[in-house]
Amino acid sequence: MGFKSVTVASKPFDGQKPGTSGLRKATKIFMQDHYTENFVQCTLSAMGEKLKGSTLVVGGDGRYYGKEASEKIIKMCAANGVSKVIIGQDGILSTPAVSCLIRKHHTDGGIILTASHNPGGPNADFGIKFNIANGGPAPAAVTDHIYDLTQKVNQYHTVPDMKVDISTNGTQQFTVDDKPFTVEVTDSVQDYMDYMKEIFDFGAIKGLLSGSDGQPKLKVLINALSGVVGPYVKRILCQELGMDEASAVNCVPLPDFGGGHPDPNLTYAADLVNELKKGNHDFGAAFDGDGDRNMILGKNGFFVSPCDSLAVIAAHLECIPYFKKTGIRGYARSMPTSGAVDRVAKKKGKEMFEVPTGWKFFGNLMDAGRLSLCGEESFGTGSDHIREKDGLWAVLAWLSILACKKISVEEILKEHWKTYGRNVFTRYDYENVESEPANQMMTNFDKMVASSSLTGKEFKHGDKSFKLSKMDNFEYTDPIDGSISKKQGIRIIFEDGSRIIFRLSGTGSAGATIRMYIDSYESDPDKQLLDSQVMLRPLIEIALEISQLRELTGRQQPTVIT
Ligand code: VG1
Ligand code: CO
Repeated sequence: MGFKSVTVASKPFDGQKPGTSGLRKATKIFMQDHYTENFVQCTLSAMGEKLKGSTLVVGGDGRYYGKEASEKIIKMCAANGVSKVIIGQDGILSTPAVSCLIRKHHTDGGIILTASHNPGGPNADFGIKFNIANGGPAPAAVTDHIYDLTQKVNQYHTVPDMKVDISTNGTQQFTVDDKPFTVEVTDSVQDYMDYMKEIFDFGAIKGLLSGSDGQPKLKVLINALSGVVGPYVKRILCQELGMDEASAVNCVPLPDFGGGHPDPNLTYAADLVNELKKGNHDFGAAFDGDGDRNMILGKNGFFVSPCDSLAVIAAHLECIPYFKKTGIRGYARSMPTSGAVDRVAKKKGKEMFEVPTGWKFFGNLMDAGRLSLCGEESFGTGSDHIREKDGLWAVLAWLSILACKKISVEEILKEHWKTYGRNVFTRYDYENVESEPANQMMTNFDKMVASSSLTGKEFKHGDKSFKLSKMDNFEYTDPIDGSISKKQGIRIIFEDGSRIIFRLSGTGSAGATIRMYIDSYESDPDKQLLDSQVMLRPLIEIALEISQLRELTGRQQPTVIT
């Protein structure tokens, strides 16, 4: 039986510009009449000529409203002339798995249903993100185009009577407007797992997790925070690599993440941290809702800062078979990420790139063959195996290094600091601040930058003093396509190389979130082992003084400290 598409009249869409991670808002907004349809129509229309006859991947992190949205998207794809949709079973795919599928099956892009680390549920957040044919987040040119279309959209196309079953794996064929349309429901884990087997030495990791060569088995605790990585952990770590089932906690994706905040940091993954502190496990990890972020812990809750995690992986790429095949092309980090990885790049004589916050900025460099490994301080680590950051990949990378080095996480870090020195790092998040004072703070900074009024000034706290050498608002020119991204964050740089950075989050859904980052280098091996909050106290105070953050926002303490 053939289906006919219909065109539904709709109102222009009053959405904010989709940011680096697509459009993220309260779930209730997406559930309003035609809201999701309007945004999806604009996303599809923005593909232009490429839309007709295209293949798209669709999947999400299992959060509330994901299934309904998936069904709407499939029907709209059918009506808009897409020829095939590949969707994860029950609509489940991690963000890295979507990137993997887009690349493996050479599709024209993908649509990801997630608000990442933001809570889910009818009273929390939802999001829709478009990835392009290289498997990475759409660049600004594409998201700007989508936004322009949302300002004028007045109709969308769908196939109301089409019934698609996304709960059973297999291929379903339809005829829509006399043309064939295929829906392929795929196992959420299989293709991703096959790829991980090519990248890593599964035998070595299996030996580590089950004990071999006279070594006792590594005791691991993985907490998926009820996000999408659960099924991947069970299949890959437990079934394939022999990790005990008891080591996989919160590994069933829940629509509201069990009421939690699926963000793998010291605050929102405190359960894992507290378990590790008991000393019964050698290695711990958590992931965010959509599986692209990771947090790594060692025995007794030893915290590996994401900046150090990146640098350690960078220094040990020879433990990972993939890089033996590809060679090391270059390294990159987002601007607020500490300079720890830069030191590894320098020692290895490799190119090093500093890009704005957001994974999309790494894509061009990878496509041009100049970048192998990159990361962000926000618990994002990944490589050119796909075009998204990849939480489980980072865990497999760490397990590979542990299998190779046969020493503990803490020992690996200490050895690293001894060799390279330590970039001590912290990030303070002030979530849900009122927008007005947050914007005021950024305006004040811009004035300071314009007048260079602070250049050369000494700032003192206790017995420490820092001379300000440069202050700017970070601007990035993409070395591949020449596109320019302005105002990517205030950088306050001191003569000893220490940096204070301020920027406003682009991924929140309510009010403003101010992020303050501190990065300071310590070469003295005796001081390297001190607590980062103690070591960075003077710069934290100086940052709060220059920004007047407490006075402007009324906030005395941050919501999250990393
Ligand atoms: C945050 C992080 C950034 C990350 C982005 C998307 O952005 O700081 O490093 O790329 O989230 O991550 P912002 O603008 O809120 O600081 V994810 O896991 O939400 O795709
Ligand atoms: Co995420």
